[in-house]
Amino acid sequence: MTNTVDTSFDAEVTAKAAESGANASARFQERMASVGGRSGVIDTARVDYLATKVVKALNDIVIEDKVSYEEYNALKAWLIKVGTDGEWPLFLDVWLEHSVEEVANAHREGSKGTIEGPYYLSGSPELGWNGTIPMRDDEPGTPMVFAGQVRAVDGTPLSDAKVELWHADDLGFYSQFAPGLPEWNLRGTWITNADGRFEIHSLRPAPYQIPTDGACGQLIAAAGWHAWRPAHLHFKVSAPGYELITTQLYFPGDPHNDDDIASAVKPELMLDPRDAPNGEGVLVDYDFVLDPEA
Ligand code: MBD
Ligand code: FE
Repeated sequence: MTNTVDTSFDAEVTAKAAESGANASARFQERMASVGGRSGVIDTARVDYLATKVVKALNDIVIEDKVSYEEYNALKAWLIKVGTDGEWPLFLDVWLEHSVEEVANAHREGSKGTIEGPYYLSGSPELGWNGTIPMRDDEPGTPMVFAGQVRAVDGTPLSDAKVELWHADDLGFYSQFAPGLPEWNLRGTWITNADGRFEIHSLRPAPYQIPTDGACGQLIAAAGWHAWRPAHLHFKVSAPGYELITTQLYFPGDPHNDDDIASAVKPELMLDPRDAPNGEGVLVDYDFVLDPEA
């Protein structure tokens, strides 16, 4: 009897992982449609330059490494599977976005950014300056109070700044991407008070494995890699007149801080949690510093 229960649970977890890719693709396409489709704004000369360079880089690898037809066909089959599994957002965000982010944020003097990943949604519930994130009554995890201030690079506290947080549940699932979770589970928006302060009540996230049952998992297994990201909190912080920052924060001691599959950890993004004085969970402080808009 116990066996039967365990088996169905595993099947459910696998099914959830498979569905995340399809949802991530659909959500990305909706977002692109709502901004009028970005590809049309890149001019011909730039597309010519970049596409030529990408194609040449691939051809150079084939020649230099004497890629066989067997390897070429394995690649073709795998690329088709990335699409049918809906894992292009996952693949690109795990293995390429970190370089795009490095270029995009090189000019910033304020807080460090890092990649967004495939699971952001705009419009999460507003919770005042110090509210509790939406979660289930029996949500597993350690309580976490995350307090801080939003400031400009010149030190001015920014009131009415928006602090958006999203993170996975204890099993590594993001609401609206994995099925069976309340719509806005573990997603919320805080608005800073007159002193630029906010106080988030949530749970400490668990280490996270990217879905292993799709094309990305197949590549990871075939190459002998691992699928782990360290435990992380995703943020977008913004205020009128300042550049929005997309970032993530991490916890010291996580076994995957030094080998994040998504290469998105930076030393500046490490938190310093301490035990809460009441013995219930952890307290963390972190301030966000925004660059003025150019
Ligand atoms: C995630 O949760 C994530 O943050 C990234 C970057 C990629 C896949 C899943
Ligand atoms: Fe994530």
